[in-house]
Amino acid sequence: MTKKTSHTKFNVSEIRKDFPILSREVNGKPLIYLDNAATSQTPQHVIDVIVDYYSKYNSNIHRGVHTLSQEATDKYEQARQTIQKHFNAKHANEIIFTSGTTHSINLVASGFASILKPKDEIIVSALEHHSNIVPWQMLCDKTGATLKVIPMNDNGELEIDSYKSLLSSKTKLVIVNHVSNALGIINPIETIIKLAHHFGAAVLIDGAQSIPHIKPDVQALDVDFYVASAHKMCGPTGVGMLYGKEEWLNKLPPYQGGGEMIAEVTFEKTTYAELPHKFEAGTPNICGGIAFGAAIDYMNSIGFEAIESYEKELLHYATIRLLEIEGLHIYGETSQKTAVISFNVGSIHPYDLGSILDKLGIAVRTGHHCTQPIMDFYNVPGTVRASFAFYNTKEEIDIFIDGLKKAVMMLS
Ligand code: 7TS
Repeated sequence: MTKKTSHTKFNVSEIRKDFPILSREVNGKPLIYLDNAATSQTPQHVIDVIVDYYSKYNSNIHRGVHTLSQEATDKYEQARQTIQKHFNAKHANEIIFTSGTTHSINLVASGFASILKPKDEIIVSALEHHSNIVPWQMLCDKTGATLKVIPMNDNGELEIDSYKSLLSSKTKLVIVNHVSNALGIINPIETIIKLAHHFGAAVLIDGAQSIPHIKPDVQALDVDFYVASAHKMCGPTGVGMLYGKEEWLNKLPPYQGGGEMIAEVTFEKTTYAELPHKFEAGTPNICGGIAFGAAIDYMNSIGFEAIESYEKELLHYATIRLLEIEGLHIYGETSQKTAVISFNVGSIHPYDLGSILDKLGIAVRTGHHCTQPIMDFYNVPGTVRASFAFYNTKEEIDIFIDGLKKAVMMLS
């Protein structure tokens, strides 16, 4: 069996030892990885679980009587329970394995095609990732429903009064991210959910950017759907989850037809399997699902309270140090933020800054971050985004600031 990492006290140098990639070099310099909002790094514990799967019990699930298949099925279903407990879902069958946030959103959007009618309305926010805009536009095209948008202000906060005025008995769905990927803003989802429910609308929360920083409680939130990707929280790519209240998942039709999702098939009529299998057609990412569970265990062994308070320190420190640079502008400045900083320096193109930083071994993301409406709002082509994780350090921030100052000098 693989060793389970356990941290009794938050100690970043010890934690960094769990991540083999953090000791590599890029362009002859130690890697400084500040692109965690795009994807997080993978601890040895999760890598071991992946190796263990392919070395010891790789097989298909839910169909074999043989030992390997039973072992894989048990581990996959245990991972579902780990996810259920972590998000505090009432039932394990309310957790659907998907290939990630994008897949989860498309699954729900496709299901609502048989529920929405022309003149119904759905509300998204101005802060959404393209993957939480386009599927809803496609749904509106299919059904004749109308898409409404909650506007944002200069600080990157959603305008809740405008949201209230958009809500009506026509509203059937409200879709908002928990945390904005471009700005790091934490949205007031408790208020957003309560207001939507007052009008009988269902709510989908995109948790892609919250789950590395916050432990959401889907029952306390009373949210109808919550979606996320494992790779944002130390898990592998190509696997994610859809949480849906049982009553909603029973109401939605299957997304894809195939093996695993049926009860009985004849050429005259097919009946569908119970939850969660109704939404899990075909052979899933078995190893990925098991590794997702291991990633959740790993992050809980560090503890979300410790992660939150350490990342707040990093955010505060990095913000102060960045503002030393003349002409640097941070987008989305509010107290309700995760450790993400989106900025530009004067009229320097973000891509140029990112390229020089890469030469110095520093990974940041540049561009529109799949949030073109936010970039349009600020009237910029893109930003530089530094996104921090619990394994980053103040020393790394110092090197990043020195590198940025050099890049700004070269490009000014
Ligand atoms: N929603 C949000 C809020 C996201 O940040 C992302 C990915 C997605 C949905 C899509 O997730 P996927 O796992 O299905 O691709 N965000 C980013 C990013 O900010 N940089 O690269 C990917």
